[in-house]
Amino acid sequence: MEHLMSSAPHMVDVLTIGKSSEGRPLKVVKVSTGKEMGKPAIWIDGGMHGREWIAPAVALYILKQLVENQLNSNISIIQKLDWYIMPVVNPDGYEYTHVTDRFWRKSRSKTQDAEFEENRMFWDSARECAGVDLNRNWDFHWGEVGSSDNPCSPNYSGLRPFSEPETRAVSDFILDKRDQLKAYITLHSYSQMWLIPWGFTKQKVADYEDLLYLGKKAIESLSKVHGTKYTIGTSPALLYPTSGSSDDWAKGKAGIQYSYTVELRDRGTYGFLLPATQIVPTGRETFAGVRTLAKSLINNR
Ligand code: 0X9
Ligand code: ZN
Repeated sequence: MEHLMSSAPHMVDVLTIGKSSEGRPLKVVKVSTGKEMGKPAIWIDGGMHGREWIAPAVALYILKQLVENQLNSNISIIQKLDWYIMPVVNPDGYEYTHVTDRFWRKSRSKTQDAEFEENRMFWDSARECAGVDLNRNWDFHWGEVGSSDNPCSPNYSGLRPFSEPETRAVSDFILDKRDQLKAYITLHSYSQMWLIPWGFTKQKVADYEDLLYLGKKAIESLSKVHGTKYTIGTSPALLYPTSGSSDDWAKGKAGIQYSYTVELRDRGTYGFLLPATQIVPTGRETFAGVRTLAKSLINNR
């Protein structure tokens, strides 16, 4: 990120939007060309869950393509759109998967409430009880289906919506840019799915057909690159229902029309332990999908 900023200072800016629980900087890269202010924009994040290593890698791959690969096919999406890319929403969890537990999902905050303090001896001995599932901590139908109020659960929602510095920083930043943002894309793994809100209910969002149409075009382009098959639909239909997730919040609270959760490769052969040989192919095909979505947004206006 810093390298791209120094090599292309006219179009790349690295913004620090806050600090994680353990004090790591939360960084967003802005890619923008020309002098026009307030162009329509796309947000992409990854690494909300520590163990999903392919997501930060793909976010970085997309960033690098936008900055360095200005071929014909990429020119309009760079000139007509601003891009905000945050490769690692959960740097503490990501670090923890490198040094202690490869399958860690949550953040690493230390929950503190009265009941927790009473049981501190127990919690301290159970290291699973640290952290919050950052994809259950958003302030939209928080704490309903598919989330847990048990700090030791991998799906712990936190004490209240936006209790975590990571979700607070990202949501504040997005709200500030909400008028510009036309799409919110959050990269996760794994399953090869392009997920449409809502996650918290089986009811369809009012403009479901619009989201489905653009999402289908995206996965068609994606599959043309290496033949990788994605399914598209809502989380309750294809996976399971959840609440307090970022895609629902982006749509329901921030009012960003095209909100998607992308579950990257694979379908379970390697799961979170996706071999390094698949990093670039996954980046390439995902970029193709995102580029098609971006072009649809430009033509839609
Ligand atoms: O459970 C999640 O947070 C996501 N799956 S993952 O395996 N990466 O953890 C799916 C979230 C999909 N969106 C909603 N259900 N709202
Ligand atoms: Zn995830």
